[in-house]
Amino acid sequence: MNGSLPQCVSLKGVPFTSSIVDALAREAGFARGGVAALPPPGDPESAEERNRFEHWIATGAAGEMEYLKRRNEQGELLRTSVRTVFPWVRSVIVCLANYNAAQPRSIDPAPPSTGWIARYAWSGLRDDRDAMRPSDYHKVLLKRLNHLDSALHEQMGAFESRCFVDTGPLVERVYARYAGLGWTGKNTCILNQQLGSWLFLGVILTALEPEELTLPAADRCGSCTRCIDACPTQALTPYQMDASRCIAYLTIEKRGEIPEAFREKIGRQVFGCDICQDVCPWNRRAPISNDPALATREELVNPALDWLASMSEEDYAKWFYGSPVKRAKWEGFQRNLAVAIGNSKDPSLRERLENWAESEDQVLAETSRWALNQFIPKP
Ligand code: B12
Ligand code: SF4
Ligand code: SF4
Repeated sequence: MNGSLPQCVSLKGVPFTSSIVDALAREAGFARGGVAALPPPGDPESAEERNRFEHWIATGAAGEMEYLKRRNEQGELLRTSVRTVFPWVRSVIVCLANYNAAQPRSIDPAPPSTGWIARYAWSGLRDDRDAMRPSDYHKVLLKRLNHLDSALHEQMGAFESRCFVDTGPLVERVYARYAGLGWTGKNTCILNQQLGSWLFLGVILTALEPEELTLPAADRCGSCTRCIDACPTQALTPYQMDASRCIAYLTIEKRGEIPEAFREKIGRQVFGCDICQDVCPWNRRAPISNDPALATREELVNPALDWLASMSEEDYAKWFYGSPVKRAKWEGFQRNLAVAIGNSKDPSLRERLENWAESEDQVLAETSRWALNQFIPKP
């Protein structure tokens, strides 16, 4: 928006409060909305939070996700403070969209030789001809954020603002917590007491100062450690994740070979991982989403490995056009399938691996040879 505007408090005299934002967010199609104020009191950019992120990067937990490590000329990590990049920001509006589906959990018994695509990537919407096509939460949420942003401008007058879903230089979950929308679970996800954690976050950075302070949501994990105990790769220590060990990172973000030590532990996960949320007791009674833009594409629930492996590059592009699954890229998708097929030990899929083992794609060839080895009984 207008870069020269000063910071302001609601120009038209309408109070800028969490309850107004929540009402407008719901009108825009979100499940909830709230506001985190900065700077203090209740500062999401306190030294504690900034240090947490600095430390996380310093330990190498971000793996090869270079975009998380970007620094400015002064050497400051961009994501430790949203004001490093946007000095005018006085508050962050956070909105939640529910993507929970009635479908099974990744930890439930499943037909043999099926893989798992993470729930957040099942989403689709019906087109004019009533056919289901992929939808991408980035686009869905961004449209709603823009709508909310316009509604706020109508009510409050001119102020500076920017909308982001995922791509902004900030750790969205920190602001969600300070906006009172949920607590950071031991699995590092934002958990809302009523909605659970199957939530997408979208943010609007604004130059508006909230007129009241929202308290961060209280931690309701208690003595539970189910997510930590269930994580196959031991990626979680309470409230911290070593993303370089996380199956979501390994199957979505990691390019090239997946380190051998993790391949068996990946099990049947082909894209992303839901295990630490599937075991969470707060998700047991989480309401099912009726969001038409985030409806479930049934074919992606427990998909047959054989079907996925039979896809050509064109099929992949067609089935996942506009879907988060495209993030893995074709090479990554095939590599992940080779791992999942190796773990399935399904003899009917062996031939596929034998072909892939001869592939010009060296990562696919090496992963397929590893996968073929999984068929050999271990002493
Ligand atoms: C990089 C990234 C990943 C990485 C790293 C994840 C991670 N835990 O950091 C990988 C690829 C592994 C990943 C996986 C997933 N992701 Co992701 N990811 C992101 C992204 C782009 C940046 C996150 C980041 O900066 N992480 C760095 C670490 C250090 O941050 P953090 O764990 O959130 O911890 C900070 C705070 O929570 C706080 N904090 C942590 N513990 C505590 C404890 C206390 C007491 C306090 C006060 C504060 C505090 O301090 C930390 C540092 O500042 C965000 C979008 C964004 N721009 O923020 C989406 C995001 C976090 N991902 C999201 C989703 C949906 C997923 C998956 C479910 C997808 C899937 N099924 O495969 C999984 C979930 C795995 C999990 N258990 O978190 C959603 C999360 C929604 C939610 N309910 O929390 C986000 C917000 C995207 C969105 N716009 O909706 N993701
Ligand atoms: S998403 Fe999967 S691998 Fe990552 S921390 Fe959760 S259970 Fe572990
Ligand atoms: S499984 Fe237990 S510890 Fe983990 S996030 Fe859920 S309530 Fe918290």
